[in-house]
Amino acid sequence: MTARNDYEPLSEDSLRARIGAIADVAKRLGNAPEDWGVREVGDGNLNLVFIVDGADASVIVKQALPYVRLVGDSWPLPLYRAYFEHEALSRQAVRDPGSVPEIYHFDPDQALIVMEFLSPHTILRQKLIRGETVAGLADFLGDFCARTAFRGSELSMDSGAKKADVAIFAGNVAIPAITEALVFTDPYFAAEMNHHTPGLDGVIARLRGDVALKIEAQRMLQAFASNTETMVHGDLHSGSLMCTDAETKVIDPEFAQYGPLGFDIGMLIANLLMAYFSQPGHRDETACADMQGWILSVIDGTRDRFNTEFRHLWSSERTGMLYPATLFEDQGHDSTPACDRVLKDLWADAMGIAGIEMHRRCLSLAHNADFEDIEDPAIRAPLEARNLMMGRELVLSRFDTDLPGRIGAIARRHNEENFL
Ligand code: SR1
Ligand code: MG
Repeated sequence: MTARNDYEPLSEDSLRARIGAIADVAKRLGNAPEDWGVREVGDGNLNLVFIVDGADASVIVKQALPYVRLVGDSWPLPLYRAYFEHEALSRQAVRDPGSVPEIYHFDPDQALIVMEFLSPHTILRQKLIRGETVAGLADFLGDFCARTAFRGSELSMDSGAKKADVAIFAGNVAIPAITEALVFTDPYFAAEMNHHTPGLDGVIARLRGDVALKIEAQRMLQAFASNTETMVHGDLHSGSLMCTDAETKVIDPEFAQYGPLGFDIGMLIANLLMAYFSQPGHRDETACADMQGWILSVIDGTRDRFNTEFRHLWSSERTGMLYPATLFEDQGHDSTPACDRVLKDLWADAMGIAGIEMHRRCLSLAHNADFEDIEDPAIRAPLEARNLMMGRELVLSRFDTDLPGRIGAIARRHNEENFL
């Protein structure tokens, strides 16, 4: 896991030599390295990402930089995150087969992963901004979140194996620290790297003056930092999903850690809600109404599919130490109320995470293109205000058992409001 001193960030030229020396990758690409097309396409916050086009195939080469790309070398970041990304991808491929890109090669010393080039997939966030829909999205997302949550927990895993895995991922310290600060803490005070759209000051003062909200955000941080229920993707937003018009894959799990069962589904729903609230900034009223309706149907569908798949796994794969059949079915007791209770806690966490994620993407360091691409702050601010106020409602109402079923209605209500 510790990188050697010969780490070098790749350039388009040095990549040819580095990747050309990996026999099976070079063979997959086909022609000679000097004839490959090489493009750096990374538009994320942290890493270098190259597309390498050979005569027979294309691959992605992703390399961690020793600092946060978004900020520069004033914010160092350990290269070991590539190791955790590789470990997480391997586990996700087993827990939900076909959901993540295939890995062709991993070089821990160069913090470099060579993987499947997904084509003609594009980032879901861009599709939502462009007003494009994806068939089967909700089912895919519900299945992915339920399967990775359930199969990475002690509802399913052998306890010793799960605890050994928790120990491995406990080494990923620097990356969770980003989430702990940027997601859970910075939105609620004037942190140095924060920025926000002009016009939002009144709404922000309301949020930062809301002690009950800050207590709930800190309770969620406490759970995030200490609850190791399952291996979470850790950054499951619409920029971590690549889609065609009918297929979806999950990428970029370098923020993986053990955390709450509801973390990924909560972050995902938050990002779908941000896509929803930002739509009026991207298209005319009729097209906007259609797209917003579709996004809410994806949220509802994802929630329902998640619950169905989780319950299915509960009845078919509950092989771990938690809620064992010996305590329920073997004694003639239905375990459905136990599953209901687990889901109730899971959704309370998910709704809390969702609200906090909706806050941080408008107030903290790393904003979403959904809102950022709306050039005129006078159009952007009222849309972000709706998003911020709905985030508050989700956090404060997270223990209401009917809240997940009311997401669409709450979003529609906020979409009609002017909070400025
Ligand atoms: C400094 S990293 C900022 C954000 O980018 C990543 O994609 C995560 O979402 C992180 O919070
Ligand atoms: Mg990412």
